[in-house]
Amino acid sequence: MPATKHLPKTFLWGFATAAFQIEGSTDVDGRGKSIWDDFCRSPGTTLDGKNGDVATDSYKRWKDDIALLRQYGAKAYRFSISWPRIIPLGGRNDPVNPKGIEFYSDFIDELIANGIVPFATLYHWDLPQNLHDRYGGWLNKDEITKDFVRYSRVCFESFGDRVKHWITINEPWCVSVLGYGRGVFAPGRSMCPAKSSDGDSSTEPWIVASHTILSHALAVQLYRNEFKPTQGGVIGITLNGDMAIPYDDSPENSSAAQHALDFAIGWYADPIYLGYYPEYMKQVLGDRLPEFTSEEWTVVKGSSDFYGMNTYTTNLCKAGGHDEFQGFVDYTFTRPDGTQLGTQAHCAWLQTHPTGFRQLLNYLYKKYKTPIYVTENGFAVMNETKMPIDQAVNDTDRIEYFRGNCEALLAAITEDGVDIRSYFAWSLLDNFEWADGYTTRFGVTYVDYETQKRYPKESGKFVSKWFMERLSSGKEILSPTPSVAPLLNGRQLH
Ligand code: GBH
Repeated sequence: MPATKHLPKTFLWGFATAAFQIEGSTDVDGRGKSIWDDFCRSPGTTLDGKNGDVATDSYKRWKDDIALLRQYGAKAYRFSISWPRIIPLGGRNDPVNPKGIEFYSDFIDELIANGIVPFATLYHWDLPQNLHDRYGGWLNKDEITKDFVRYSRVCFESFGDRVKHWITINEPWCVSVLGYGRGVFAPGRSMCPAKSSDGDSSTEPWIVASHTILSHALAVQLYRNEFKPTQGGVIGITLNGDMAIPYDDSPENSSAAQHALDFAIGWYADPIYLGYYPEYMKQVLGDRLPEFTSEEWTVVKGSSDFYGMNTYTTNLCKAGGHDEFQGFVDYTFTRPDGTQLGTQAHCAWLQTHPTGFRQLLNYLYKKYKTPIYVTENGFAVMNETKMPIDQAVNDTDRIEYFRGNCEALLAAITEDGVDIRSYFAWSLLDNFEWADGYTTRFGVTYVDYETQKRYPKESGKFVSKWFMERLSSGKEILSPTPSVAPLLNGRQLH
């Protein structure tokens, strides 16, 4: 029997969450409102009509969450900081809330005391409501860039002595397209009459995207200039993006797959890692794609120490679609012969396909030539929420999803030479799944929302065992040809 291949000793694995999806306690300790607070309260925005007022009650139960992480043996935890807890009104001249700082500070201390590396995201979609009301939030370049940088500064100052892994913005594609294009996420702007009476889906998403890129880049510039020299951490952006493969071998569908990648990933990654927009986007959008000034380009290009990768699935791509946000490409999971690509999840957009996961890791590494941190990857079992708890925790489909993707991850490292430094399963807990409310469960831990009791699912135990087995012994195989010098000058973080 061949010896089990091992992960590099410094590899970080664990689970991820986001503030608004788990914290609840939206009106305590001076927290200001976020754009999600009222958005999810208005009729028709969430599938079950529920909101984030309680969620998994993690603002109160945070010690239990950390105990759970410890029980799983996680080496790292990816969480997000709530901007309106830190600066309730959001702006650069608005007061900082000491209670907000204290909460995350204690949280980080407790993680470290438990041997868990904190991986902090500054923005996971919970913009202070006041900034939206005051000046249009992400639509206002001059204001939002400055306010985001100031918020980032407060976080670096308060937590950077202990947090050495920073993510600026989570999935700016979702912020733009879902928040300002389709209008299904806060702030719910769209030209779709069912969703919103104001907004302009043909321009706003592209504008918002350029402002998120710039805000990210300016926060990174600040970190590198003023904090990195003494604090020594790494900072980058996390992008969502799924592998795209041609539906068949026709030339138009081959280009369709590349077009899908350009619109989903290249939109952000090409500017940030390569310093230009994808040609195809320029062609399609013309002057609706906002240009950066040459000064801005120097800040944007190279503004991420790593590629933060959130990925869930793989799409078969057909040319001739009608959705501009997908680059006029249609997605399907049904192959030409009628078979399915993988196992269907509870969400229509998600099927298993480990081969695609490995292909995407290779595609990104080859194209952007930067170390990859997998910051989210996960699966929602079909109809899990209708099951009794003892059945829900036996989540075979989720185990198979993680087994397939973890093996693919290992192969990408040990066989393909991709420099991958972390894997975070989404999510530590079932939680508030945005527009799905609580109907879709992504957790490796079941949450009974009546009692807030947590029940580890088999998949949580599986992920934990899988990583422990591949990290425990000294026989690790380092990634063969790391083409990028190790970050942090080889300094171990714990
Ligand atoms: C992540 O986004 C989020 O970071 C996380 O907060 C969330 O809980 C998790 O996924 C699970 O959903 O059918 O056109 O609406 C994942 C990226 C991009 C996946 C948008 C779903 C919807 C496609 N998402 N996509 S559509």
